[in-house]
Amino acid sequence: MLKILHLSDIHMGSGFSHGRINPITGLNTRLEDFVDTLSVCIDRALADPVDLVIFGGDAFPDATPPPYVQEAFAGQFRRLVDAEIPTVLLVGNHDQHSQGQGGASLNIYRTLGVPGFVVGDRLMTHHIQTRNGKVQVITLPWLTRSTLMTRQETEGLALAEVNQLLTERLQVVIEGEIRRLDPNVPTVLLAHLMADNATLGAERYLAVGKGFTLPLSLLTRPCFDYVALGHVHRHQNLNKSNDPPVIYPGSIERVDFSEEKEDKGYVMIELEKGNVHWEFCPLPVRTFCTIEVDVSKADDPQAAILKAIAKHDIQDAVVRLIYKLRSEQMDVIDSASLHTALSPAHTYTIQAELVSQLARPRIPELNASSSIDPMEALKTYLQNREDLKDISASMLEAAQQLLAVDS
Ligand SMILES: [Mn+2]
Repeated sequence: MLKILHLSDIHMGSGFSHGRINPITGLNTRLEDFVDTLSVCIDRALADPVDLVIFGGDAFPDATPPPYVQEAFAGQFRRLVDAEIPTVLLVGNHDQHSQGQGGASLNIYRTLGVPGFVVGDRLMTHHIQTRNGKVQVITLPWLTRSTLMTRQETEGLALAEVNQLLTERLQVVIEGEIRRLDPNVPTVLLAHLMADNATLGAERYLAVGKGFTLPLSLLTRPCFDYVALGHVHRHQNLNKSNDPPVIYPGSIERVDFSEEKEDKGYVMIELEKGNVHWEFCPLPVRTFCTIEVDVSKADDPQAAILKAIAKHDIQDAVVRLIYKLRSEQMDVIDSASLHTALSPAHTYTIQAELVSQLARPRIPELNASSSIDPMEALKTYLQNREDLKDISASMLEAAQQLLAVDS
């Protein structure tokens, strides 16, 4: 049995706006948080000890982190070198430099010849000898349209078509790697990408936003014992059948408020050929807390805000207070006492939003939860707008034409 620790999306050096300067160290407290959390992962790798550590990409917010951030990262991974634990560092989109190839911030480990360290900045298979046997790790770094295609090939193509072309190319290249695998050695695919659950089909490409989305079927190959992903910050297993597991461990720390409700952690894997067991291990990370309160109808808005704050445990948390009020209520807000109430937080922001008295109440028939035909919606809307009476007929006609073109 091989023991592997899989972590991803460290993003060390990001989220400084949620921290403050530690007067003792002179460092941003969020950098210290990220280093502490990473050190918990490395502690676990050393304590078990694991046979291999795989990192799914996005080490820093960009490819050129300041030296003290780079050093904080290296200081933790260095402990794996000392313990002679082989480590694979995959290049994510944030690690790629706009100039030149590959991951500038991670390539230094290869350039220095750090013992046992492998940098995955291209699609290839690494044959790694661990204390408990061999393992094959296929690295698939973040792909851009220039990775597998020339500019001439993609010129004039819609993004969906580029995505399809890239998927087809990638399939061929992965096939080539698969054919050269030793079928008796446990195999891990380590990839930084956006995967989806849909089967291969053109409709899928319409949902593509920025960057590429790759079909899950590309990853769920029986020759892979475990598919280790990076990129998505929320932990999840994409493959319901778990054969093989297709795992995003998620980020190790909350990068911003969008991750407020997510558990953060890493994944421990026990692996032998044809048999895998994995477990998500939560990390003790700093709490983020949004306090949102509408006091526009409150008789005592100040008391209502303080009451909302008191409902939350904000000790040492990163807090944002958002309160909505009417403009004439502004004078009765005592901001000094709000600051006092929020002072147990690690850091906090206060955002006041004015509720406009002029805003038209929504048309009740058109609430977001009811699914309604676009033409019906427009008709309902026009029936509620006396001022548009004269042009409502031509608006409906125009809408009809637009919908006909669309379908
Ligand atoms: Mn990423």
